[in-house]
Formats: sequence, C-alpha cells, structure tokens
Amino acid sequence: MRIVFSEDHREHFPQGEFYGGIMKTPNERPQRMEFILREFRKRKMTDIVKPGPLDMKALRRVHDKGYLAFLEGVWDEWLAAGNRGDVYPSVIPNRSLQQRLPRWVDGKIGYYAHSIETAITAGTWEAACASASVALTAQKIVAGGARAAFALCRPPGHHAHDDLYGGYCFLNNAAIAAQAFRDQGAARVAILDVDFHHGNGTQDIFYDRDDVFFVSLHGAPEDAYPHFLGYKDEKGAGKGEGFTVNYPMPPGTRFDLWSEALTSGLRRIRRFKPDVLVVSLGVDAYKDDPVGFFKLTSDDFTRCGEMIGKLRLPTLLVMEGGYAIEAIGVNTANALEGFEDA
Ligand code: Q9C
Ligand code: ZN
Repeated sequence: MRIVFSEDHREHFPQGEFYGGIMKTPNERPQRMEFILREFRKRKMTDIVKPGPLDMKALRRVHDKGYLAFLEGVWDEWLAAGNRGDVYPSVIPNRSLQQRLPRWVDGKIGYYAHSIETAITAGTWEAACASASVALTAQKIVAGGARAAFALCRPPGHHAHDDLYGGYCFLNNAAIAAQAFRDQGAARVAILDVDFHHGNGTQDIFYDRDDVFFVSLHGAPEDAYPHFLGYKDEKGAGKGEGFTVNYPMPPGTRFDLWSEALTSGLRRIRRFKPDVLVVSLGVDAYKDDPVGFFKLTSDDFTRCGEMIGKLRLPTLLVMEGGYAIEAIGVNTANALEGFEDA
C-alpha cells in the first residue's frame, strides 16, 4: 500500500514532556518515525510519497478559526512575552471558571489546552500542518480509488478537539481526513480508533453527527489517559445518538478480550454501511509500551490488521501513538501487512 510521509515532522521536537514532576525525554519524539521507516525498508514497503501542499480549508472544516490562529502564532507571542523555554499552560479554565478567551498569552494557552504534558515549540505549527497534509494526501489516494493508504503522521491527532490540544496532538489528522471524505461525496464515514488511548478529540468533533460513525477501543478512563472521556455510556448526542461506540478495557487486557471488542466494533461499523473507513492506528496497546497497560503482542497487530482488512472497505490508515520505540516499526508494519493479506 502507498505510504505518505513528510520529514517536516522533525520541526516538532520539544525539549521535554512534563510528567511526574520532572521534564522527561518526550515519549512522542522524532525517532519514532525513524524506527518505523527502518522496518518499512527492511520489508520492502517502499512505495512512500511526500504530501502535497496543505489545503487550509480542510483544516477549517474541523478546527476552530481562533484555535488555528493561536497554534500558528503562539510561539512568537510566547517569546515576545519574555519566555525562553517551550510553551506550557499554567492555568486551565476548569469547571467553575469562565470560558472566555483572554488576551494575554498565558490565558490563551490555558484556554486552548486540555492537558499540560504537551509542549509547543518553534516548529510545532509547521510540523502539525505537515502531518495534516500527510493525512489529506493519503485521503486523496483512497478517494481516488485505491483500496488503502497509510498516512504516517507525526505529530499524532486523535486527542485534538476542534479547539483544544493535548496528549501530543494539535490537529486531528483522522478527523480532518474523515471530513474531507464527506466533503468529496462520501455519504457515511466510519472511524475506528485502535490506539491504546481513547480518541477524545475525534469523538467530540463528531459526537452529534449521524454521518460519521466513531468506534474506540481503549484503556478505561478510570485508569487511563485522557481520564475524562471514553466511558461506555458515551454513545453520541442528538441525531448522533448511537453513532459513537466506546470499548473501555481494564489494565492487563490481552488480545482475547481486546479482539472481542474489535469484533464487536467491526460488526457495528459493518451495520452502519460506511462508504469508507478511517483507522486511527496507534500501536501503544503493545505489551511493553511505556504509556499503555494493554498486553498485545507484535503478532496480535498482524491479526488486528487482518480483522480490519476483512471488512473490505476503502480504508485510510492514520498513524497515532506508539512509544515502545524498538517495537513500533514491527507493530506498525505488522498491522499494515495483516490488513493487506486479509
Ligand atoms: N506517563 C497518544 O498516544 N500521558 N497520546 C501519558 C505518561 C499522555 C498519548 C502519561 C498520553 C498521550 C497520541
Ligand atoms: Zn495513544
């Protein structure tokens, strides 16, 4: 299958990730792509193309205008305010606080952030735009009649809401691609999110819609990031009721339980009769992932790909998370080969 990739992801390389009271080496770092590409080369998966220029209009179909302007300008504003390190929020408008956009940069950052581990740095906007253009270029390949394409996106996207960043995500690549399919004539689009974490951003973006069906398999919010979304009883709202399906699962979950959820989710997707499928393909459900607590093996990712491939739908696969750097290439390539061999 054709793979779309941009080296511009390197522009996003923050100094750290704020967690556990210290600045850690970011889990979500450029090296992830090197390990994936190395494995692709090994397996002769060499049909790799660069993205075309970014269609800003496609971004605005999903994201808030003010939010996009914020992402584009925050680095300069942050420096102008006298800061020297990467951008982090200091105050977030939780519960009892006003939900108004402040003027000062600190206020704006908090207004547009839902998590504080994620740094914005000099090249974050450029990298996020490149990542979105990777997704949109792969989307075009599938819209043009290919059975499948893989968008090797970095930074990832599924935690980004229409006007919120966090969880290493800034622009919701899968959502932008799904909306592009709709805008180009697909009547129904399904999104399957198999990243270890709940796809809170994607769910929220399509929550009240009946034209985009969202299914997520993830660590239960009681125990797993993003903690505040992804419960089983979240099923969509208004005419979107019944068009969101969540499979939260407990620590230690292995492929037997996980694949039951996948089978159920795939059945729900089949019943929806989508014209096209978008897969948020994170591989952090892997047993040795530093941020997840599922126990999938590398072979399980092959089976996961096979199960998805058996739907026989035109499919856009979009890279999300996966932080076990020495296994990320094998797990990603396994999922793609499983899909192709289905
Ligand atoms: N000890 C994605 O997989 N918190 N984002 C991790 C680390 C943030 C994951 C805690 C996890 C974000 C796209
Ligand atoms: Zn994840």
